[in-house]
Amino acid sequence: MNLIQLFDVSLRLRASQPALDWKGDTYTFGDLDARSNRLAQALAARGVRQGDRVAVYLANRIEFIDLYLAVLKLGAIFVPVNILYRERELAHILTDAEPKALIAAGDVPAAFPVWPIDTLMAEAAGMPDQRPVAAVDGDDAASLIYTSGTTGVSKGAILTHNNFAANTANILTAWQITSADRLLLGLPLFHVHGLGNGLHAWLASGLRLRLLERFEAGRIGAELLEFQPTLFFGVPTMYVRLMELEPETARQIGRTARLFVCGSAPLPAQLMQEFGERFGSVILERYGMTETLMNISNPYAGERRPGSVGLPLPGISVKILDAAGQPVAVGETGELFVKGPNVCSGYWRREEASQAAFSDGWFRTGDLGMKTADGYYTLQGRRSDLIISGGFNIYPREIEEFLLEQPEVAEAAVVGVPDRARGELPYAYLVAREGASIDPAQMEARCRAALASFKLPRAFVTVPALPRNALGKVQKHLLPR
Ligand code: MCA
Ligand code: AMP
Repeated sequence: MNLIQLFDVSLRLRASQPALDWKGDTYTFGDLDARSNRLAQALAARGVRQGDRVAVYLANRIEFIDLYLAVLKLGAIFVPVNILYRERELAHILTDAEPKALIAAGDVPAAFPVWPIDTLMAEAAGMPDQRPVAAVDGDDAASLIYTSGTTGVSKGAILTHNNFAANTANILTAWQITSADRLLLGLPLFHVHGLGNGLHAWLASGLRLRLLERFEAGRIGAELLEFQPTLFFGVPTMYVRLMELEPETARQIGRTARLFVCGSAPLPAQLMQEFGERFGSVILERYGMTETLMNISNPYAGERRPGSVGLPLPGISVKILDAAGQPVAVGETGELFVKGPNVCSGYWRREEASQAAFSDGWFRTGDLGMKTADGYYTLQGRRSDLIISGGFNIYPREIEEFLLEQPEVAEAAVVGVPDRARGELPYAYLVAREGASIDPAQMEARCRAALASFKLPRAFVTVPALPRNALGKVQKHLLPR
């Protein structure tokens, strides 16, 4: 099956109904179907064929949605790229995915030919409103989404039509999403949270979506009051920002909202409690990964337990193993393994990494957790030293490698320091080369030019040596946080 068939309950059966509010205009599902048909024709005229990768480097905008639908209609593979990525991050993805095209709105920080979105839209306007026919199998890739997994090298998780379809069915039923809902979406569409949950829940249910270019703390209150969503998806940092709204505003928003879902990073139990008191709504926390989409969720009807990510979603099996690969007892900590129709088939053109990601058909999440006697799961950290800041993943090794390229740096270690709003912030500890000295302002400027903004270390601390164990391995836990 092609995901488009799943979306046809909206695109075709609700063609005349309002689908999307974007920048003050309202579009029907029929409008979106026609726009993406024309855009698919324009992409085909430029040579995009089934199985080709199409990389998209855009902030949230209606054309992002048009492109996603057009690429799926052609049976091509959608490769969204984080708009905050700079040259080295973008160049890596383009080299790896070998896309037929890179579509962007303006200048792009990479030496790669760009198809400007405005030009493409102008070409699309002259094309017939005719849906292309692509014979897609459910196991064919719908999207490659780049993630660093547990290793630090960014790899494209191959998400199939079936993976997304399974995830979509799960979240619609688990969170009781219907066409009566209204979703306000400020999550970036280039990650699984916004794309796999936000767009798919919308298109498969026929609800009404208001898409924001991005979540802005100063504007979100007005957006919520005006649109009156029943549904909101966010990362913990967004809920921290929502707590800054006036109590009366919060009460008003809470009166029309039916469900606030949170994920991508740990939701502090205290924030959940305070939000509940202020908005009159208990946040529903769930757990997912790029490679697996959603795995575990607190129940819609039933106890939404603070500090816990809840119960496995339908069709998903979860087991917890110790370091020796043996199942742990209830209440004991181990690594979570998952299995189900939501789990990706592997990484794009990385046979070895794909094999290493699975053990007996079970996907190793790299997340540590435990299960209670009544079946609720709690996450307790990660096997690797992944930092999650504002819901964006940061692999310390990637920043350390860049720092080590700097001529005055002999050694580098990046750690996550707790932060109330963002969860964690990256800090860099550096050892200078003999005879050299490190200027933090210069380091900051170079990192800012080379790395996505959320990866920028908030401090560059020069130390005489990094703490190491007898084997010479850096002991990050001994660095001040
Ligand atoms: C952040 N920045 C952005 C955006 N988000 N810039 C452009 N577009 C964006 N969408 C930059 C800002 O320029 C700024 O950089 C810095 O990030 C912090 O932004 P600020 O305005 O201070 O915002 P904030 O109040 O701290 O909130 C940040 C945020 C953002 C809105 C919560 O971090 C965000 O959108 N997070 C969502 C990430 C996400 O979707 N994760 C899902 C991954 P500067 O400091 O240079 O000025 S998928 C996943 O994890 C799995 C599957 C799952 O389970 O969901
Ligand atoms: P990503 O690679 O961007 O898909 O991020 C996936 C990772 O985000 C998971 O492996 C978890 O470590 C983390 N994550 C997602 N949801 C939660 C949650 N509710 N609580 C804690 N961590 C989470």
